[in-house]
Amino acid sequence: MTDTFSDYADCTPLIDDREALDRFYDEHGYLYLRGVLDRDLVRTAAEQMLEGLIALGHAAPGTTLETLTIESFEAVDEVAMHDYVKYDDLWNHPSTLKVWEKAFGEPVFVFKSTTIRYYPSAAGAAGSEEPHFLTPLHQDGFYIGPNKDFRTAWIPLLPTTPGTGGVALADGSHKKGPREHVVTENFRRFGHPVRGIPAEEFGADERLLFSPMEPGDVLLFHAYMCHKSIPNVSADPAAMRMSMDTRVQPATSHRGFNSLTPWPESAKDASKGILSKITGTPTTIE
Ligand SMILES: O=C(O)CCC(=O)C(=O)O
Ligand SMILES: [Fe+2]
Repeated sequence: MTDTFSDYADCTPLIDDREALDRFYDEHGYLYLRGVLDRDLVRTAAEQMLEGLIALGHAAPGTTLETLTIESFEAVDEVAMHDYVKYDDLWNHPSTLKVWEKAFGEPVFVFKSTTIRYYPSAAGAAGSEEPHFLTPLHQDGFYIGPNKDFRTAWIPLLPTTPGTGGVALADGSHKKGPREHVVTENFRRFGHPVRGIPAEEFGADERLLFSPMEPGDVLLFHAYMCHKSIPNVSADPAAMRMSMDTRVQPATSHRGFNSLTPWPESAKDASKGILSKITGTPTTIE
């Protein structure tokens, strides 16, 4: 598997064609929908993220989204940031719910857990390694369950480019089902090594996909879709990568720990849900 990317296929023209949407999703494991979310709502979330970064002292008062940059993602109190970004208002806005319901073809439930990402450019930083808080190739279904009928919803809050990075998807890689995840020392979260899928496990047909995205665009992908972070190495200008991701599932499905527990709550307890997988702490809760 090489790090040359093909574009995500634009599924927006399929949005009102139930069968075509499902056919594409079953075959490729994702839907890329452009300009379907209310841009003002997305902008509001971006501004809330900026407000949090200013309030917590990581950007000067008066900084705008156009001029924003921060020293370090990890220096920011991630739990405190969750008080600023009112993502549930965006995820559950009637106009957003309509998009989820078109994608699923049925009523949905949006997870209470959201990951918020505000990654400055690592261009010019010491060392050539990728920042270790990024994610290696993985399936969200490895970390999240017990039911695997959720889809990850990934949205940019600011435009993404090949320089700012984002998320790369391995086309059709959901079709092989759950894969083994092994410890990769290059990636750590909460001080613990994060498991990932070795690149050798991928077939030539499982091409890595990545395209620039605009606020209002959304990627929805399968619990077994293999995906990874693309680092922010933007320069001239060095831009922030700001994005958020949550999970959406059919309203009638079982609601597991991560679906019901807001991120700041689950971050407190390394023995539950996604944290237990990351830290390696045994748990009976998923
Ligand atoms: O945004 C990223 O860097 C990784 C995204 C990811 O792993 C996810 O949304 O599940
Ligand atoms: Fe993920």
